[in-house]
Amino acid sequence: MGKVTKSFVALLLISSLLLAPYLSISEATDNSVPIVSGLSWTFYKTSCPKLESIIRTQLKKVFDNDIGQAAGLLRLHFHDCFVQGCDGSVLLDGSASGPGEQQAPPNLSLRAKAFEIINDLRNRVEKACGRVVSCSDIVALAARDSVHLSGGPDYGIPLGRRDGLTFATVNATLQNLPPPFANATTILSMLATKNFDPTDVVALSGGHTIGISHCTSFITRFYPTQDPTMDKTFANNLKVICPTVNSTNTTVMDIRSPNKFDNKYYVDLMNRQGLFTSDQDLYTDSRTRGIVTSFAINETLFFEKFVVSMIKMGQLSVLTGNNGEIRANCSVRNADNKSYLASVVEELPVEEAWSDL
Ligand code: HEM
Ligand SMILES: *[C@@H]1O[C@H](CO)[C@@H](O)[C@H](O)[C@H]1NC(C)=O
Ligand SMILES: *[C@@H]1O[C@H](CO)[C@@H](O)[C@H](O)[C@H]1NC(C)=O
Ligand SMILES: *[C@@H]1O[C@H](CO)[C@@H](O)[C@H](O)[C@H]1NC(C)=O
Ligand SMILES: *[C@@H]1O[C@H](CO)[C@@H](O)[C@H](O)[C@H]1NC(C)=O
Ligand SMILES: *[C@@H]1O[C@H](CO)[C@@H](O)[C@H](O)[C@H]1NC(C)=O
Ligand SMILES: *[C@@H]1O[C@H](CO)[C@@H](O)[C@H](O)[C@H]1NC(C)=O
Ligand SMILES: *[C@@H]1O[C@H](CO)[C@@H](O)[C@H](O)[C@H]1NC(C)=O
Ligand SMILES: CC(=O)N[C@H]1CO[C@H](CO)[C@@H](O)[C@@H]1O
Repeated sequence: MGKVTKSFVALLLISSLLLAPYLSISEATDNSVPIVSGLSWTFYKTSCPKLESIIRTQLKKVFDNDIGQAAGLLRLHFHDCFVQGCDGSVLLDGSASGPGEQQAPPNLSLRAKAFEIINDLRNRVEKACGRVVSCSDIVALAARDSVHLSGGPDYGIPLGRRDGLTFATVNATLQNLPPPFANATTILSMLATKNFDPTDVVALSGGHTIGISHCTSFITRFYPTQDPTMDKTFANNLKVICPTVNSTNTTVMDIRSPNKFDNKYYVDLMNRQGLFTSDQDLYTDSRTRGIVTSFAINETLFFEKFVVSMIKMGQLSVLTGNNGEIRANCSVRNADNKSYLASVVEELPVEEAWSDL
């Protein structure tokens, strides 16, 4: 069977699996989150039954070596979903936040290594199952495992996303990713356009319980003048790490437990040790303050709300069914892949491929 024939078989398999969401409700892990039509809790159950164990086993190895990569992968999924939906566009060379576009105005500082990890996972999954799993699903699963393997909750996520055919433009990126110097009003209204309520906003911001930030993301909070909502000792310590406005240093985002996915981020906020304005203002603003406190005193509650909001985020404007594609390389659209195109030309006509099914 040629490559094209194989891909049509895969397509057919996927199309038939689209009926799955209506049959598999009983396997749903979290019934409180509505599932977008076309996604399913058991999407790859027959086409790639080992998918989740391949990803988790490999990520365990990656994180044993460097737990910091968990933060990079979690953020990658957030950026993917917020900019034109969870379609893997963030992975494309040439996307505004992807590694190909070094001159993009906001250097969004996604970790180069996160892109490599995703491509490596994709290759492992293809070896086991063929080209049936989308890059956007791999990103979503990697983010889920990043949370869990750092100490956070484990949870199921609906699968069946397809990879997008369009690049994320600089404009779309700027308009959809809130800046760290935004206040709670701005964050709440930006996220409301994606149907997130204040509880979602506070829960999702809890992603900052792991990972690092560059000085440039928060430096305006103490140069030229000190933000009065920032604890003085905390500010003085940050000034040592970021001695000038141009410092390229980084620092951890949750000083209490920087590598552990827990509720300490909210304890930081209550102690005025949030790193970004967008973090600290969640405690200043009366609309979100109570939610911050409730998460700071009850980690189970935070985990519960975080899972709901992540499943919601993971379904933003997803492509399903015959839309988009399953990329052969997460960094490149199939149409831009010369060797892939050459193989298509060699194996035409397409009708023949269909007829031997
Ligand atoms: C609510 C609005 C948000 C803003 C304004 C924001 C902003 C930022 C900024 C500026 C950084 C540091 C970039 C750098 O300087 O290197 C960062 C890092 C990070 N963000 Fe967010 N973010 C937001 C929401 C989220 C969400 C929803 C998640 C995931 C659920 C998330 C997860 C992360 C993680 C894990 C890192 C650390 C990445 C690493 O260590 O490589 N963020 N964020
Ligand atoms: C990008 O946004 C700016 C203003 O926000 C606008 O002037 C410009 O025309 C936009 N560019 C494209 C290609 O949409
Ligand atoms: C929040 O930021 C926006 C935009 O910068 C500003 O117009 C607004 O006054 C700010 N709101 C508060 C309560 O600080
Ligand atoms: C980076 O931070 C260290 C302290 O952590 C400081 O000694 C050094 O001057 C900083 N370097 C730059 C370029 O800001
Ligand atoms: C920071 O960089 C800007 C230009 O990039 C430069 O004009 C300025 O002098 C620098 N400031 C410091 C304190 O190094
Ligand atoms: C913490 O939250 C969980 C989940 O909502 C709830 O079941 C539990 O009763 C809460 N614990 C306390 C001490 O309030
Ligand atoms: C995927 O595409 C990138 C960018 O074109 C290329 O550097 C890389 O070698 C490709 N990976 C594979 C496995 O072909
Ligand atoms: C091109 O597609 C083929 C599959 O047809 C894949 O093996 C290869 O890694 C892809 N290369 C690039 C650069 O995308
Ligand atoms: C100037 C700058 O900060 N460049 C960074 C932009 O992001 C890429 C990807 O993480 C880094 O490799 C660059 O150093």
